[in-house]
Amino acid sequence: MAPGTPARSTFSTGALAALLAAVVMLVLAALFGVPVAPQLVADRLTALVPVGVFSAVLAGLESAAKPLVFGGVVVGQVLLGGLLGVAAGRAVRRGISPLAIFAGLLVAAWVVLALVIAPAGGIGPVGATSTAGVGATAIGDAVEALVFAGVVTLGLTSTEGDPAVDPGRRRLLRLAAFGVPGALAAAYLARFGVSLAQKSGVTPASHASGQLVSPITRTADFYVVSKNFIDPTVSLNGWQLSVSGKIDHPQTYQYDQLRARPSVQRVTTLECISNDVGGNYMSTGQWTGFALRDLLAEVGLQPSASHLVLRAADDYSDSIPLVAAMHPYTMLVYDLNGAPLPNEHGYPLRLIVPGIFGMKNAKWLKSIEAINTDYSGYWQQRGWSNVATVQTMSRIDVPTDSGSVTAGTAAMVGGVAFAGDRGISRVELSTDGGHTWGAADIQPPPSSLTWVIWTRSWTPAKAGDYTLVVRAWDGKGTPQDANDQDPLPDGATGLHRIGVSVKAASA
Ligand SMILES: Nc1nc2c(c(=O)[nH]1)N[C@H]1C(S)=C(S)[C@@H](COP(=O)(O)O)O[C@H]1N2
Ligand SMILES: [Mo]
Repeated sequence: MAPGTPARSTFSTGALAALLAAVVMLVLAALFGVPVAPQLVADRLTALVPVGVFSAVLAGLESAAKPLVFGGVVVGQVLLGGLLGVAAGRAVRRGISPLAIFAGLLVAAWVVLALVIAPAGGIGPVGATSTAGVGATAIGDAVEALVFAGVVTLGLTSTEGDPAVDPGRRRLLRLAAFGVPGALAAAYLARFGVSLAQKSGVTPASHASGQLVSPITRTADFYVVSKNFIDPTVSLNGWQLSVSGKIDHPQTYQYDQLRARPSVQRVTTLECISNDVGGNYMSTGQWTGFALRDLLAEVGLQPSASHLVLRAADDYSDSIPLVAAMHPYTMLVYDLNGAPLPNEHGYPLRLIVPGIFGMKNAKWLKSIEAINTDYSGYWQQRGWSNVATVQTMSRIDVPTDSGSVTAGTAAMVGGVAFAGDRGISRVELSTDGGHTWGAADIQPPPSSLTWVIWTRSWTPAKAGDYTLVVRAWDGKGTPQDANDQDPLPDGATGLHRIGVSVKAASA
């Protein structure tokens, strides 16, 4: 490097190296399940920031939150890389050998990844408690550190050159050598961000606007929520379910063994605890698997066991109390709607636990441990309810908010209502903002664990603006909580209301 090389160029060299390392990291994560540093940083941030602040921001951003957090953390990584580049530039100027600089950067980057970010992200030093394992984490981090240190060292030393070469030309050469991979890396990361926003992010259920939902949601339309930037891809080879803790006979089960057990099918509705009033983060599926309590009977639960900890391949964990585990309808499932679980829904095995919000329905399940205390899972550590009982909800799907109907003509109003395993006993609709109410018809639900579809015919007499409101009662006769509450921490409450304009019938 020429003695006068400005800090600007050493910074951009470090930033570029960090960008390339980020791409390498995503590739390693997709191929070998190596932990993703931005994910670990994001996990740490969400656990640190006061939940109120965090959820206020996230609620406003909805499903854009994940790609934005990812982008933010990558930008942070690039800035850090830039600073390390500046430091390395100083070392070059002080005459330290490129080899020493390379070694220093390699060690520094590895230490940051393996000994700072990994434990901060909750997977222990070098991913000791990660399902990816110490070996994969150590090697993955080493490869990433190698790319970073290599690119910085090359970048700083290659700028050294024949002083006879015209500086403009040198700049051009450097741009070609480093700008092109940098631009490719940036494009790759941007594309990753976009695909994160489109699919592997957080997706509400899709259903045709202004229509009733179908009782069972098509798999392609099913809502998806996961904490991950990159979901795990579990290969059956090497996968097993382990059952341990306060039990008499610790066991591991292969996928085929689980599929060979007598199976049951149940239709249940799943709802995310962060679903807003009127929201679409809920779907109904037909699940195939077997009762968890049958498996527990086999391994011999000890009397002291009070909770089960569920751990997954994405280092997600949660717990359920024994009463929920022993519920006859709590299942370990491997099929959704008659086909093996799609990856985003937890292939090869997940938990389905009736009456409790989605977060406790662990996907990509790897182990079950019986313990004798309570246990705070991933979302509980971030302020969400541990009991997580589904709130009674109801939603208007037809007509749409700000839709219109015609005066003097019967219009069908309808939607869904859900109260977990308590079922729905009654739904009422108001077409005057909640002053008067009329009972809706309830279609027989697919099962006692699902939403119901309700409808009511409405013939508005006069043109004008109307507010429609819906409310439901659960199977125990308890009315839906009408107080408006945000989803955090216990799930949203409040009544869904929409505005409808009634047009005069044209003559
Ligand atoms: N392993 C794992 N399981 C998980 C999650 C996760 O991030 N990792 N997210 C939970 C949340 S918050 C919800 S709402 C449901 C969503 O299930 P679905 O994507 O199949 O609809 O999965 C739950 N199980
Ligand atoms: Mo959720």
